[in-house]
Amino acid sequence: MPDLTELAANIKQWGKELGFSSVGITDTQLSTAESYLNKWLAQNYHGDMTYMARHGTKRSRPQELVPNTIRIISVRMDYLPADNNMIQILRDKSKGYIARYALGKDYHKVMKKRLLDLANKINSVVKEFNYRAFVDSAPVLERAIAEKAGLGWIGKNTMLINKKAGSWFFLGEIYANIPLPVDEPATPHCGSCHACIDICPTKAFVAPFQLDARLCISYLTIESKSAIPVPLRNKIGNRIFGCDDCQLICPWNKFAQFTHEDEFTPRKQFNNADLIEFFAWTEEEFNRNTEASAIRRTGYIGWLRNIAVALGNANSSPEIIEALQSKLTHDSQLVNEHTTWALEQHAAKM
Ligand code: B12
Ligand code: SF4
Repeated sequence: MPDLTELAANIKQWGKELGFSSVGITDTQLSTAESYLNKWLAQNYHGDMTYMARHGTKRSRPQELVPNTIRIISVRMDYLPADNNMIQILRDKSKGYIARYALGKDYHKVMKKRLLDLANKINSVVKEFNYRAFVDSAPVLERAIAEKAGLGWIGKNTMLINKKAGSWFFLGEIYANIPLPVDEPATPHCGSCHACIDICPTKAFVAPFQLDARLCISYLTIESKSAIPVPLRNKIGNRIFGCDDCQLICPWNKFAQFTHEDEFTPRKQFNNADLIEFFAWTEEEFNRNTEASAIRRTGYIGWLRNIAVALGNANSSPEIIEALQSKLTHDSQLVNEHTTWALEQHAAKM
């Protein structure tokens, strides 16, 4: 076994060379986070995300997921594209706003490959190295782990926030069986600020650090396969996939670092497109345009459902009415119902 302090320093250096923005190391003790997670689940804040409740204590006790894990290497990767038109798109009701994390290649694919490269490097110097790498791909409490590993603190908006980089980054981990030296946990710096709680369009924060996912636009437009509750539809505005408002408002994001990853460059078909254009995609076009993209997750029906809501919130025009009418006979009852609702919004404005 090599000198472990030197190995930890090398792991951090290799991680940076592989494109990670920072790397930290922690142990597997997550009992405080476990109690928060259990309370969150008991309140049903996870809604239909049954996978959040399915694995018992495996999510908060790493050894139950991967036996012999004693350390976790936690990484983050910035994803904010440099050429940003976020506010402009959010304000233009004829456009569809897509959360910034989903504009380029699916981060699961990009980061998993790099984590495996990092693991292989470690394996080349420690033959008895056993590991598993994750990017939101198993029951893992990613933010709690990253906080303990010193990558940032969990803010009132529940995002992991880094003093020098804000919160526009993804997380990933390697569960490891080597007794590496651990890093100091990050300290909290939200202070008395509550801008994220106030700005949330659907008032999804029931208290600081506690998100009722059933109210979050990210959940409603990505994870939920059901109808979007009617009282929330107007509040969604033109957000057709995810939401970034609680990050956009966070003062720490003035320190956000732009991504260096070409793979996160926004695809031209997602950035700045009109709602009408998105709504006209056939299923085949949707599948082609979302190849290796996180947007696939909502599915074609979810995509049309979300755009119907945004079209209902747009300023009336003959083109919008026509586009909506064209989907009234769609095979999906979910799409029909949201389209009917959208047309009713325009009828009410006349
Ligand atoms: C489920 C999930 C969601 C759900 C629920 C989100 C949530 N806040 O729980 C939905 C679909 C809404 C969602 C939305 C988004 N998500 Co998401 N999501 C996850 C997932 C799979 C699990 C999160 C989880 O464990 N939730 C359970 C709750 C209990 O945990 P928590 O939110 O971390 O809460 C902690 C604290 O709030 C604290 N806590 C709870 N109660 C209390 C009470 C007190 C008093 C205190 C002090 C603390 C405290 O303890 C909790 C545990 O540590 C993770 C990936 C993973 N495997 O971890 C990605 C992940 C968290 N998501 C991510 C992203 C990018 C997003 C979005 C920005 C996407 C978008 N633009 O639409 C939004 C942000 C919304 C938000 N403010 O969270 C990133 C976050 C990166 C970062 N910098 O933090 C992750 C880590 C994925 C990744 N690999 O990068 N997500
Ligand atoms: S992502 Fe949007 S809807 Fe969800 S909690 Fe943040 S501001 Fe609210």
